[in-house]
Amino acid sequence: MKRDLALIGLAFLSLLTSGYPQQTVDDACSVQILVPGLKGDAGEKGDKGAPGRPGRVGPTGDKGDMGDKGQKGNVGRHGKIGPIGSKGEKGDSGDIGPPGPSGEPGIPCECSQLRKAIGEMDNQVTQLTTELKFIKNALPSPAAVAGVRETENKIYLLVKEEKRYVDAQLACQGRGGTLAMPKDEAANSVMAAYIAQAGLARIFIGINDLEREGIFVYGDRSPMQTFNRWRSGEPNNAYDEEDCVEMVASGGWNDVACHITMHFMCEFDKENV
Ligand code: GN1
Ligand code: CA
Ligand code: CA
Repeated sequence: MKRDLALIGLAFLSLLTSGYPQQTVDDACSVQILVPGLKGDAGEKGDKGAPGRPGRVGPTGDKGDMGDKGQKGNVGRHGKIGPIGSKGEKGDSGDIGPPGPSGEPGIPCECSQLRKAIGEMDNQVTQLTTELKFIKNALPSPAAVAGVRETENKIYLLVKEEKRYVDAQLACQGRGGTLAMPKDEAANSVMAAYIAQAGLARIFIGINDLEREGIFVYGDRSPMQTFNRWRSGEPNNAYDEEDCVEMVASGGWNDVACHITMHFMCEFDKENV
C-alpha cells in the first residue's frame, strides 16, 4: 500500500514537471510511471445474481378464527360384548312328567314274616325318631336331670335350675311342655319318687291361686278337681303372699310365695311328643 502511494506521488510530480500526461520517460535511471486513464464508458449490465439466502423466520402470527364445524362422522364399529348379567330368578316348576315304565316282576318268596318284622321295625324307627326329637328339644341344658319319668300319657322332666314360678313355667313352655300338673295319684306318686331319687326337697309344680285368692287352678287354667295332696294345714297363704305351689319329696303340696326360686318339673303330653 505504501508502495502504491509512492508511485502515485511520483506520477503526480512527473505531471507537474512535464505537463504531459501519459508520457513515458525513457531514461536509464528513470522509473516508468503509469497513471490512470480517463474514465471509460459504462459497461454492459451484468447477469442476474444468484438468489439470496432465505430470510429469518418471522414472529408468530395471531390466532385465526375457529373453522366451521366438520361433517358428521360415519357410524362407528360395534362395541365389545358386555359382561355376563346376574342370575335370574328361579322359574316355575315344570309340569309333572309322564309315569315311567312298569318295573320287572318281583321274585316270589316266602317272606310274609319278614315283611311283618320290617313293618314293626319301621314303626319303632318312627317312634324312636319322635322321642329323640323330643329329648333334643327338652334337654338343651346339662342342668336338667338325666332321664325322665313317664306315666301312660305323660313324660315328666325334673329341671335342676332354680327359677321363680313364672320363669319356671316359661322354661317348660320353651321346651314344648308346662309345669307338671299332678291330676291323679298315679302322676303324683311318679313325680314324688322322681324328686326323692334326685335328692331334692321341694320343687315348683303347675298349681296357683294367682287370679283369685284361695281358688287354686292348674297351670293350664283347668280347675282343681277333688284330687289333691295338700299337706296338713295347707294351703295357708302364709304372710298373705302365697299364691304358688310346691311339691315336697313325700308328694305333699304346700302353697308358697311365687317370687322365691327353686327347681321345677315340666310335663309333656306323649301325643305331642
Ligand atoms: C313355711 O317360713 P314359715 O315356716 O312360716 C312355708 C309356708 C308353710 C309353713 C308351714 C316359704 O312358712 O308356706 O305354710 O312353713 N313357707 C315357705 O309351717 O316355705
Ligand atoms: Ca294364696
Ligand atoms: Ca303355705
